[in-house]
Amino acid sequence: MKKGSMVLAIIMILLMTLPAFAENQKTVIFEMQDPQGDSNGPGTYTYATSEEFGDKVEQMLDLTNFKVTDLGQKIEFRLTFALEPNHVTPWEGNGFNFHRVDIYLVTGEGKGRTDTFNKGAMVQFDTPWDKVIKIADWNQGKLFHSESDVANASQGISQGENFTIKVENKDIVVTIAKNLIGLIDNKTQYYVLVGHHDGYGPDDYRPVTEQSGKYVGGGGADEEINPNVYDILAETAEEQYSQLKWKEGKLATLKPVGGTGIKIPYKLLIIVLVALLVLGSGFMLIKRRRY
Ligand SMILES: [Ca+2]
Ligand SMILES: [Ca+2]
Repeated sequence: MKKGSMVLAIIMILLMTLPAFAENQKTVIFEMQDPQGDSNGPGTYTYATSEEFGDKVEQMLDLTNFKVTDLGQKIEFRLTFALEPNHVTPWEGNGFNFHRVDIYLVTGEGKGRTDTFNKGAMVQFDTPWDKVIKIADWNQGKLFHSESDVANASQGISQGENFTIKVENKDIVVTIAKNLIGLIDNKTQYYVLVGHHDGYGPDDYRPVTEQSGKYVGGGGADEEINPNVYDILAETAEEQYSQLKWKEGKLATLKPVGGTGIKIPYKLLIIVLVALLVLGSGFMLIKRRRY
């Protein structure tokens, strides 16, 4: 085969395979680190003391990274913690017994609301959210919209083939089909709340009171409405402590993160690169034939 034909054959193969590559490639939509060592809510919280929880709940619930990836047909939400979420699992399940996480999404779809979907985390939101991914062990994860009726148990989308929650090393990984979650892009904003799971607590959050006990956290207040949240996704620990400060009779107000990224058009980038390659090779061939 002549060199020119060889180059053309390679280009043809590239042109045929690249669209499939573009379709299956992973594109990171959003990623943000969270400080390690800040899983103490507004800076004062302590953990429930029952020995069933082990002595590393603080590290287990300490969020260190949050990444949202476009997988083609699905969106992946990956939460990384300072310690494996299944470091201690006294009650079996899928391996994250102690984690009660909510990912509230601001996508601009729907009416939105600034209170929590269900009463439990005891916070409110600065910007209205319109979807929330409830993460809890024992397949209790659900996807709700702000219009969903909390009083109707049949509302929301339950875990299944197109909505999975699993543990991978230090990560809790949520994967949801795009036709369920809708458009998640560089404009999407997020509130990530990490609490301590309690199947008997409000909205499955373990209450934080003034003094910790066997099954309640400490460092909050008995008479007031403090957040039942140990870690939130925020740039610094100080930012988190400031957001989770509550006042008598007034819920703490959280601010969303994300929504400011620049969208990189990967598919367009690949098409331009291939076009440049084709033009460059064509130019080389013409040049060779002339001389
Ligand atoms: Ca953290
Ligand atoms: Ca944090």
